[in-house]
Amino acid sequence: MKNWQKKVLAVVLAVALIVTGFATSTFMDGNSNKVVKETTVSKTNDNKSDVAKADIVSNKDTKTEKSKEPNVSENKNNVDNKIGDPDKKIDYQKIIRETKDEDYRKAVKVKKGGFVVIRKEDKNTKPIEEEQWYKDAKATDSEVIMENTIKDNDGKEHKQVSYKITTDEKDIWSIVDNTNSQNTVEIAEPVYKYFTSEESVPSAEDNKGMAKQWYLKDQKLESVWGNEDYGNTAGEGTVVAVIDTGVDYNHEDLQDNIWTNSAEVSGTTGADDDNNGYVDDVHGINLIDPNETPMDDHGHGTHVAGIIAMENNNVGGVGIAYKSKIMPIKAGGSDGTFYSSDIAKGIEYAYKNGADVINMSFGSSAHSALIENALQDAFGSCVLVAAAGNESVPTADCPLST
Ligand SMILES: [Ca+2]
Ligand SMILES: [Ca+2]
Ligand SMILES: [Ca+2]
Repeated sequence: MKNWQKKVLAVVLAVALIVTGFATSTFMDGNSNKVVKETTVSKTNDNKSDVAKADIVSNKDTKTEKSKEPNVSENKNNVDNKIGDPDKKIDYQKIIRETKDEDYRKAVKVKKGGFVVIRKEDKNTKPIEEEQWYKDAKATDSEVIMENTIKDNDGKEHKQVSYKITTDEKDIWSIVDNTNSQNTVEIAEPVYKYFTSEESVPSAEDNKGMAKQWYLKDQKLESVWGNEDYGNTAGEGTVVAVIDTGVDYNHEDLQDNIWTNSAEVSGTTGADDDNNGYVDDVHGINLIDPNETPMDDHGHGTHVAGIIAMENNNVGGVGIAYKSKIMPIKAGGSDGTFYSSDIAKGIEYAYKNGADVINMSFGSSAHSALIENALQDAFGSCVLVAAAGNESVPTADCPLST
């Protein structure tokens, strides 16, 4: 898939995901720059007759609509951001300053009993368990979340390792502050919680077919699908990682559009056949319970996957990119809560296992260096799509608002 095609897909995904209001009921009006209140229900009913079936839509002559097609350069801000610039260095001191703010600490939700540490390492670096701050924090266990390579100001490359540290201490912020004052640490931060907006997930009753998918019409999806200038692919050959509460990969309108790990599907049960660190990850991974598949136990992830890749098969609705493959990454629990450490692992899995696009339909007011690191690495090979406009503010929500 070419870069511009990815960008078109990303813009389309981002806009459609926002407009469907699955995350909340507000979105940005791109022309007037004002936040407008969207009433999903009335919109759904108003456009009932616009579109009958997916197969009719895909055969439609769309030439007359060409002038109204989405314009990548006009929508550039939807896909461009600071993350991914190879020369950009993440300013950990700035993040530490920002997160010391009392209002920030009141606004974000953190996981009890753990925190994250990112540090530069080489052969002379002391093992983490021997560090004094590790002992001061009454840490009982550490787990590597990810490893990446960073460049110093003089261009010298260093290994950077991110750990999740388990502790019995209750006051995570004081541990974080203490750890941040140590010179062997680049940054310490809590394990943050991220959330879906559960109340706005449409019910199955409201979604009995494409006739109700008014956003497809609104976003000129039909002209994208039928138009060779846009690749005419509907996402063909594209893998979209959905980091969410899991995906019902057996769903009748999704089952043929689920990514399959070829090494694992033809491999040995109980063995990590492709040596990617995950045993039997045939259809993605479950970071909440590594012994389980990424089956959805909440509903949000399946809903998001459906917006992206419901099949063109006369069952149910049709996805924006109905020929793409969904890579399910379960990083959110059955209560719709996500931890930053799981999100970062999910991002890493996605880009290392061939995702072209990473969809992140969750948010928080937290600013996680761990997630920013993961996104920085992912940006080299993936288009990143995140929730935006959900809090009536004209910016991308986390994780892309860093
Ligand atoms: Ca594997
Ligand atoms: Ca296996
Ligand atoms: Ca369908």
